[in-house]
Amino acid sequence: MRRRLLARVMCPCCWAKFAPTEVLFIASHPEERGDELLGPDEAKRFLPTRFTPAGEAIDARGAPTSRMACPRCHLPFPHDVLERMPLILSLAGMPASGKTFFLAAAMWQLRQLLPRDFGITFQDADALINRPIAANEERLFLADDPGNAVALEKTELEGGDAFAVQLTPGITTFLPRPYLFSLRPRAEHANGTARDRLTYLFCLYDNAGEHFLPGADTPTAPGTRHLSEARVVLCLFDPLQDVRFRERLRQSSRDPQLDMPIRGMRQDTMLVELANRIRTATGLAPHARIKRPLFLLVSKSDAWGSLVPGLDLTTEPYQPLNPGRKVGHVDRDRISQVSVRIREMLREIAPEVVAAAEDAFERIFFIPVSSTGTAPMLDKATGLLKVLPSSIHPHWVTVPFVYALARYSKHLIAFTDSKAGQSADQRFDGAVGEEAGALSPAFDDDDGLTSERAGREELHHGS
Ligand SMILES: Nc1nc2c(ncn2[C@@H]2O[C@H](COP(=O)(O)OP(=O)(O)OP(=O)(O)O)[C@@H](O)[C@H]2O)c(=O)[nH]1
Ligand SMILES: [Mg+2]
Ligand SMILES: [Zn+2]
Repeated sequence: MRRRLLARVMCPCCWAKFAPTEVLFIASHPEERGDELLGPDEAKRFLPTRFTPAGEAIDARGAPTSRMACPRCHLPFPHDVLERMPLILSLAGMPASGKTFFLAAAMWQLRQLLPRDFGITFQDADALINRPIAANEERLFLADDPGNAVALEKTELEGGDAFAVQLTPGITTFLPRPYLFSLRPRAEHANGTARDRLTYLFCLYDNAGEHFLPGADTPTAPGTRHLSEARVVLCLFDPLQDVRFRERLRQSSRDPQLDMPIRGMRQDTMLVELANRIRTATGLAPHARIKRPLFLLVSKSDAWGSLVPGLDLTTEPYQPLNPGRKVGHVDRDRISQVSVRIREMLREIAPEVVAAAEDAFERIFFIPVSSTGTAPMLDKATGLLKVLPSSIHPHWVTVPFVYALARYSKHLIAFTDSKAGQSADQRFDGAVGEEAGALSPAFDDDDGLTSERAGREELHHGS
């Protein structure tokens, strides 16, 4: 079967948009080395003129290759990018708020949850590029000796988590590494026959918290520019780095983080900065509210959950697909109820955080998450905070992704509709083609991205 390419594709590293015919290939012959943007050790990039019958490009020394690279930044991306616009979910949060742990825990759990309970395949779009996240997952969840405490490294502004490119000769630009995952329905899913049409690409980045400080986004370190392309913004709020939470928790929690110096800045200031970057990049007025949804993820709930009496995160708000139910469901009501309670707690203890979020975003979900389910311990020998793999039990880390996916594509995951008193399964029994019009690759109109984009484009036309 011929595969359909997009008319314009987007590079997940530098967010340039170009036609598929402009895509470069990465030479595979060992002597084809040296790239003017990436350095002498990198394989040569080239615009192919010769192809094998199987569609692979042929490099200058005759070696076939299928690895592709962006014509602007020369960084590699998987073939899927030619067929699907990546669905960018931007993750923000100050240093040590838990971003790296959250991504590792969430991706690890999604790999199991989505096939098992939702009939959806969830895979690395490029195992090589995704390697750092997979390595973190392995360290936490597949440890050789689960009784041996482990740490994850702090994310650096430069180094392994970022790609160094000379977009301008002599000036190094650091671009964040994109983590791409592909999703598609499996045979047992009600829409398993529409696999190609219902394939999505999730794109995430693990920035260093320092990237979100005011002034940190510069032309040579445009590390958070993905915010302007994001469909969904996820921002971690870390109560353990707030003095008012620290006072309240001192009695109930022994988490060593309560006594560590607070890194970064006030978290409401970070939200204001985040919103300003999105507004500038999308051409919104300075005080306009952003229509795309914000998931304010209140991290490390293992430490502060006791502040919300009766908060139960031991079960997740899902109803799995089974022989009688052909699509997995998300319990929207339960998530809303939890969100209301978390918002109340924040409003009481850190009201300026709720105010900053609500001034900037039209729609906010307050979601408690714990990536470890347990406090780390301080390793005196190294000064590092470490966790025991055997005691890690994440809570609700997949909720923002599953919820976002259900809103993005009702053909993949459904919401339980308690008001109607029944599930929406019936809609899924028909072939997906019957509702072809509803398959637009965007959130519902009321999520606003479509109109926000339209406004931006007009602005460009007018100037
Ligand atoms: N109690 C508790 N601690 C956590 C949890 N998740 C992460 N931590 C701790 O928080 C610290 C920072 O976590 P990271 O994931 O490295 O934070 P980060 O946001 O990636 O930080 P930068 O890379 O500096 O931006 C680590 O020492 C973890 O042990 C959690 O769910 N509960
Ligand atoms: Mg990190
Ligand atoms: Zn690029």
